[in-house]
Order: sequence, then C-alpha cells, then structure tokens
Amino acid sequence: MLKSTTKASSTDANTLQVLGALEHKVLWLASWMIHNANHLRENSDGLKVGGHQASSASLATIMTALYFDVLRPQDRVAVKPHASPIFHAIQYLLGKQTRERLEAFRGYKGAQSYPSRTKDADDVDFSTGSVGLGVAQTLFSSLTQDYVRAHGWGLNRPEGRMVALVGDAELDEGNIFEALLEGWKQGLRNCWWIVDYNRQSLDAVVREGLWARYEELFKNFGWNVVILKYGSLQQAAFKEPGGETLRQWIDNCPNQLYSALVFAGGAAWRKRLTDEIGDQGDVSRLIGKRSDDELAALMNNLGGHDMPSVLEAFRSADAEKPTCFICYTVKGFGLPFAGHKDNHAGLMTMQQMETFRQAMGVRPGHEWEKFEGLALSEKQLQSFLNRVPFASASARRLSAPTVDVPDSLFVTVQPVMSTQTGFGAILNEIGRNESDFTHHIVTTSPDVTVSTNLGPWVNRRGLFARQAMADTFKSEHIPSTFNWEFSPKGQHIELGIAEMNLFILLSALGLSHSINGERLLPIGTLYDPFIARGLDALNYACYQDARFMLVATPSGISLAGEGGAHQSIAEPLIGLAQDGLASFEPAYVDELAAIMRWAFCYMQKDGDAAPSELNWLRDETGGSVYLRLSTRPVEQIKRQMTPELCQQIVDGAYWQRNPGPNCQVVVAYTGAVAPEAIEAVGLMAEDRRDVGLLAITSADRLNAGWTAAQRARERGLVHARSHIERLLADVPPHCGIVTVIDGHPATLAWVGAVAGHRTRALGVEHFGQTGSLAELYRHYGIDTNAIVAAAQAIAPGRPIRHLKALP
Ligand SMILES: Cc1ncc(C[n+]2csc(CCOP(=O)(O)OP(=O)(O)O)c2C)c(N)n1
Ligand SMILES: [Mg+2]
Repeated sequence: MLKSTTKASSTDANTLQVLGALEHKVLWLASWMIHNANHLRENSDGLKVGGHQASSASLATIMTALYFDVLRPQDRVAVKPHASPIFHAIQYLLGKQTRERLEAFRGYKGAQSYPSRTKDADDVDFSTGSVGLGVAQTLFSSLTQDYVRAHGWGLNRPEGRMVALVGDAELDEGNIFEALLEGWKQGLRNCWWIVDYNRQSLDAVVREGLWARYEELFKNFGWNVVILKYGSLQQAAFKEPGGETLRQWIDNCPNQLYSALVFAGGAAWRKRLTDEIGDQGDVSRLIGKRSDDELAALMNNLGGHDMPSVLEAFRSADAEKPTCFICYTVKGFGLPFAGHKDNHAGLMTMQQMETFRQAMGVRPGHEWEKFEGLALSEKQLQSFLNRVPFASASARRLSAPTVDVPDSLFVTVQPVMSTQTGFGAILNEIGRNESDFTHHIVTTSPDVTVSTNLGPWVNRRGLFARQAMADTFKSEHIPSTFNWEFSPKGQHIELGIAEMNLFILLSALGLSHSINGERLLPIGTLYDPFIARGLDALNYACYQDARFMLVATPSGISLAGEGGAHQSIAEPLIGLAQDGLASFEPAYVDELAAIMRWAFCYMQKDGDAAPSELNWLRDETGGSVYLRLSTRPVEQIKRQMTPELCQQIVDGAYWQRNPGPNCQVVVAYTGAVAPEAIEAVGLMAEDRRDVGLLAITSADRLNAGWTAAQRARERGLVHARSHIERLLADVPPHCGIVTVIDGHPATLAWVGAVAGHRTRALGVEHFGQTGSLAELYRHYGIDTNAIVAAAQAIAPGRPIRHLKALP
C-alpha cells in the first residue's frame, strides 16, 4: 500500500460526535430493516435478503459523511445497489422516508431493495441495481449539466456534483471504462466516484494490488485519485515508536488475511501481529499496551471508516476535476460477520441481532425510534438534522415546462424514399428553424452520425463541445460534405462507438428536466442490431423514466449486402416487450412524420391519467420512443394525412385496403416489406375474395392496447375495446391472416388471437447472409411469393394463379 493522501481532519469535535452518533443510528436502522424484512415481518415468504447487510455496512461512514455534511441539494448521487438500506435509513432521519416503508423494506410498496427513482418515494437521484450503470450515469449526467449550462440554461442554479458510490467489484463492469474514455474526450468535470474498497465481491476477495491499477487508470484519464487507506487512529499509531513497522506490516498484508483477521477479532490480531513482528521492542509495546478491543479498533480503522479522514478528503477535493476516492473499508463493518469472505448474503441470527441491539443501546420495542440509544440528546440531534445542507431545499427533484411541438413536421416526400432518408429530411427541416422546439433538440450517435442520416442536421446545428474547435478541413479550404465544427452552442454530441454510452447518455439527457430543471428532447441514432449491445443500459434508462427518441436503422435483413452481422432479428420483440418504450416501425415517410410529431409530445408527458377509452394506451403518462427504420427505398403513397389517419398510425395500424364483407385473406405487414405485401394482395385479388391489407405501424402499441382492454373487461368495463379489436371486428371469422415483418415473426403472430383468426406469421428467425434484397427475402420467406403461399395454406380455395413453387 502507498501513503495515505489525507491528513487527520480538523473537523470540530462536536460535529464529529454528532456524525458518529448518526453513523451508529444509520447502521442500526439499516440492519434492523433487513432483519425485520427477513425474520420478523409477516409474509416475508421465507425470502432471504441477499447481499444487503454486509455491503451496506461498509458504506455507513462514507454515506453518513456525505449526506449529513458534504453534499448540497444540487448534488446527485448514484448509490451502490446494496447500500439501499443505508440510503433509506438516512432519508428517514432526514424526514424524507416513512417508517412504514422501512418496515416494508423489500415488501409490497415498501422501500426498494435497490434505490429506484421511479418506485421509491424518498428522493432517489439515480436508480441502481445492474452494477456499473449508475456509475456511468453520474458521468453522463455531469456532461448533460455542462451541455445545459453551455446553452445558457439553468445558470441561476449552482452546479451540482455527480457522485457515484461504487463497489470495488462493480469496477469489473466494462461499461464503466467505456464511460471513462468518453468522459476524458468530453472534458468531464464535477464528478466523484467513491470506491468502496472492501476488497470483497459477491463470491470472493479481490486480487491483490487492484487499487494501484485503478489509480494508474484514473490518473491516465485525467482524474484526481485520493486514497483513503489509514484511519486517524492508525495514523496516530504510526507516529508512535514501532508505528512504522506496523504500517509496513499492514501494507504487506494480503487482502484475504486482513479480511480474515478483521472477522476473527482482537485476540487473533494480537496473535498474528505478535507472531510476525512482535519480537521488536517498540512494536511489541505498541501492541501490548492495547486491549483486544482496542487493538481490533486500531486494525479495523481503515480510511473509509474513519470519519475525520473521510470528511477531510471530501471537503478538500478539487471542485472541478473528476475525482476518484479509493476508500479502504471492511465489508460488514461493525457487524458480527465483518470481513468474512462469505458475508455477502450474510444475515444476523436472532441471537446476533439481540447482542447487536444491546450493544447499540436500543430497547426492545423502540427499534424504529430515531434517537433511541444515542448518547446525545434528541434536541441536539434534531437541531443538527434540521440544518443539514443536503436537506435544505424544499424539492431536489426539479421540473421544466413542456416545449411546444409544431402541429405537423414538414417533409418533402420523394416518390421513392426510405424511412431513414425521411428521418434525415425531417430533422433537416426542423434544423432550419430557430424555434424553441429546434433549440431543445439534442442529437447523439455512437460514431454512426453520418450513416444514420444525421449529417444534414449536424451541418446546420453543429457539434457540442465546451470549448470551440474549428473544422480543419474547412479552414484549410478542403471541400467536404460535412461541416464538423464544435462549439458550446452545438446540438449534436459525438460519441465513440460504445452503444452502452449512447444509452446512458440518453438516460442522462432524458432526465435533464428533473435533474437540471431544463428540458431536452434527445434523439439517439444507431444501427438496429447493436441495440442488443447496449440493451441493459437501454432497459436502465427506461426504468429511470428518462425520455428520449431512439432511431435505429437498418431494420432486419433489409441491408442485405451487409450480412448477418449487421442484420437484426429480435429487435422488434425488444420493442414490444421493453417497458417505458413505445416502438414503431413505419413503412412510409408521411407515417414517420406523424409518429415523430406525436413522439416529441409523448416524451414530455408525465400525467397519471387512466388509459384512453379510445385505444387503451397510457399515453398521458408518456415515455420514450423507439423508431425502427429502414434504408430500403420504397415507393411512397400520395395521400392527404388526415387527423383520423394520423391517429390510427400513432395507435398502431390502419387499413391500407379495407377488407370486404366476405374477406378471405388479410395481409398484415410492418415496415419495409410494404411493397411485397401490396404486391401479394394484388396477385391474390383474382382468386380470393375481398383481400384486406393492414398496415401495422406499431405492433407494440397495438399489443399493449389489446392487453389493457382485455384486462379492463375482466375488471368489469364491458365496453372496453382496443384499436386492433376495432380494426378486426368486421373481418369474418373464416378469414385467414398472413402477417409479415422483416424481423422475428412472433412480433405479429399474436394478431390472430385477437378475434380468433387463423394466422400464419412470416418473418426472419435465423441469422442472415449477404445477398441481394430479393435473394434474401426469398430465402427467408418474406417475399411476395411466400406471402401468397402462406395465404393459400391458411385460406383454402382455388389455387392462386400467380403462386410459384417455394424454394
Ligand atoms: C450487472 C450485474 N451483475 C451481477 C449482479 C449481482 N451482484 C450484485 S452485487 C455483486 C457484487 C458486488 O460486489 P461489490 O461491487 O464489490 O460490492 P460490495 O457488496 O462488496 O459492497 C454482484 C455480482 C448485479 N447486481 N448486476
Ligand atoms: Mg466489494
């Protein structure tokens, strides 16, 4: 181990005394909460609380210091998932959490196991749970804060620090390093990562010397690194005769052994130290003059559990530079299983809890009382709590007015056009204006800005950087299609390829109204198959209720020549299943314009109204939007966009060709296979009666409405009808439905269950290969002929003339 970089603190004794009492209380409440959930509460189902007890205890000192002293209301924190009980206990002491919710920790509507922005009531800044994501969220939130301020917004508010409490094993997650690199590129500021260096993960004790790798790594990326290794007791002992020998012994002690001795306690420390360094007069005296308890207290006094050191480190941190604090801690500190390598899911037995209760001075029946068992008076503690700076703001969660969206989005529809080209053209038109709407849009892309058609928009609006940077090609007069100038006013944030970063940035941008009090309308573009690369981060962004528009191309195998590595199969199912994300796959550019207009409004809604009677969708609650677009040029339909058509497109489907009263076949298609569906309907018209063509713009919304309407009927609302039920109401029962999508066929297969129609679902189930579009559509059975063949199979009648043999 290296030298500790902190000095003993000069914090006044009174504050230290109060913080010490609060730290005890926080640890007690967290432990009691877990014990209660596990052993005492009815309906605990015998479910054991995993991972919270020991993992929480290791952050008790640091979190007490942060929340009761260091943090300001504008600071935002991502708390390590398993420190949730400590967080809730702190909020309880600050009067922002109820006893009922603590009693129901992990129970129905109780305090959440992992801090949750959306489910918890006590002011969680960033949800955590999937390790690594909350950490990166703080970094991107800091960049978002810079973006907002550079655009001249929110300057009347103080800048906040974005703080992550990070488990040491959490640093194994690759997304953290992807974020670190991006932060360096973007000139990250105001970001603290506080590593709980307890040298234990879930299963194991971490490798020796990991801290040194972290130190180098963070320094390489321009961070300050502060190492809190020795607590103030240890620092004082090192100054005694023999102290230097003790320090060297500590530095050379392997992590496993140190943990084991922490667990074993004072007598074990004495034996080990005496065996190894006890034959030297000075150090023998240093050890000998301490009782077992005093010796254990000295050896357990690591920097992360020493309030003076922790306060000193936080208070003296550089205000601007990103800082990584590596805090040595003991997992399970203060609890019977402190340091034991198996303690991750450790729980106290009834007997251990009883001993702990007595040690904490808590009387039976008074376990939830805020000031029970503390040496200081209630008055003194409460008056301290009343003055805690972090809790001084009436509301830390901010809001922002909605940005007006134009009544329609203009686009010149070319006779033949892809939806991706249409997307670029729509944004280009938006970019021409200097409206409030245009100014609030921010785009970003993981190195696929140009290939996802954002180029024209970026040319107009410029790239964002805190410091202006000219386009050298332009200044050297070298012709280029793109004008890549960076400035604080730019509206496109260029990212490296890492898709994880895209989603976490969207998560941060999409929470700006709540975090910065300034609303942004973020749009992120990427390749559809690579959604899977960042899927957990996308899920995370949705779980936090961040608001953004995700635009993914190319859908399915439509970029045929790129082969299976660039083709997407499962993404429509992701769109269908992902909560908080309304998914669309339009075929035409006028549909896209209608959907995007709706999406800009939807992203800004946050009502709690019941589902609309019209479509059974919860549109008033709002959410994010996923547009799955194609690079395939498709012949466009010349038509008037009526309000009715617009509504149907947004609700998820419309009849492109009405089914007649004796309809035998319906072709229901989504996205870029529109020409095949149209052609198939035309070819069948002679041999099947009244063939219908259903354009499905959103399988997701159709499905959600259908499910909600059924649920409503089961609960007594007999007249509830969803959009798809209305559309299929007059289709005769004997009619067959062929669904087709360039994606997994299950996306649309459920349509047959709505009114009991026999259905054949066509789509792509297997990895693609290179080829022409026609070859691949034929190969996977989503071409015209395959649609006709499917129709013949499920809607028997005379042979369909134009059907060719299938390959
Ligand atoms: C992405 C993800 N993978 C796995 C887990 C399960 N898990 C929860 S905590 C943990 C290890 C935690 O170790 P560390 O970060 O050092 O925290 P400590 O408990 O030591 O404080 C694991 C593997 C998870 N929550 N998220
Ligand atoms: Mg750990």
